Amino acid sequence: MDFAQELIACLKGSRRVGVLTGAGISAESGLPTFRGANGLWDEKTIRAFATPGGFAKDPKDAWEWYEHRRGEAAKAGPNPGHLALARWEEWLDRQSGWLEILTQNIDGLHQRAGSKRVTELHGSGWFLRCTRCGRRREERTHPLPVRPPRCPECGGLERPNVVFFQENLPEEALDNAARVARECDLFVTVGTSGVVQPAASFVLGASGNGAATLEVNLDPTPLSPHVTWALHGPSGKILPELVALVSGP
Ligand code: BV8
Ligand code: ZN
Repeated sequence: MDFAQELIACLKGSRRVGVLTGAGISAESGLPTFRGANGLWDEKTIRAFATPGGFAKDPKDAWEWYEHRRGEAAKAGPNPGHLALARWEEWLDRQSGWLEILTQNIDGLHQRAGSKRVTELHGSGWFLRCTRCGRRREERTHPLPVRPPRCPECGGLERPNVVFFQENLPEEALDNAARVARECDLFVTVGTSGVVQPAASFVLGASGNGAATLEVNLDPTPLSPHVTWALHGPSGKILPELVALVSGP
């Protein structure tokens, strides 16, 4: 069998699928990615907004950046890439299999596309957490009426319930990711530059456990040499084509 036939046979035969997604899967929904051309991240941004020290130093400024991103995400909708993963999950459920998404994104677009099994490795832009009492609350209003937001319980400063650099990922998220990497028979990475740890390591964990691995990304990444197949192009085009091969158009 050639490359394409082997990939198609693997896609059709897989019943336990893990998917790691990054900012690239939401690019075709109009949300900017972090690295690359008009990337969101530059060193200043990371240090200023997405680290505990940066946030503590200037919570107002950090909130302006997160509010801008929440606003963009509120206007965005799931694209054909998100919808294809939701369809694949439904089809696998009917085959008594499963598909679980481990997303680095905080935009909530997988859930809006209908995906049920989603682990938000880096938290969610739609939840706030009090820096004083730790209370978490869902907050989808945009723009926030009070910025920076204050805890309704204790009046403490609230932060986005996301994982900043130098912060550990939530225990439950790490446990889910380890289980998916251990139990899947196919692990797909979509729209991630594969530079942020520990998220990028799950695909190597999966292949270490004998799973086949597939990268769907616009450009080659440090993960490309380590996966079984690497398809380079827009996920909004590639994923619907792959899922149509598996579950029919
Ligand atoms: C941790 C917050 C233990 C939410 C994010 C030195 C000091 C301290 C730490 C470290 C260090 N060295 C390494 C580390 C660990 C660090 C890390 O990985 N750093 C990297 C940058 C070197 N990791 C951490 O700190 C993690 N915690 O390790 O804890 C610890 C404890 C104490 C001290 C040290 C360690 C926490 C990581 C989480 C950070 N928070 N986000 C938010 O604001 O969003 S990470 C941020 O990057 C986002 O979550 C984002 O999703 C993530 C990864 O980026 P990508 O999603 O991959 O996006 P990117 O733009 O990079 O790539 C997009 C890709 O899509 C591109 O390849 C592009 O080609 C492609 N694409 C574009 N369009 C399309 C497309 N593909 C398909 N179709 C398209 N249309
Ligand atoms: Zn509080």
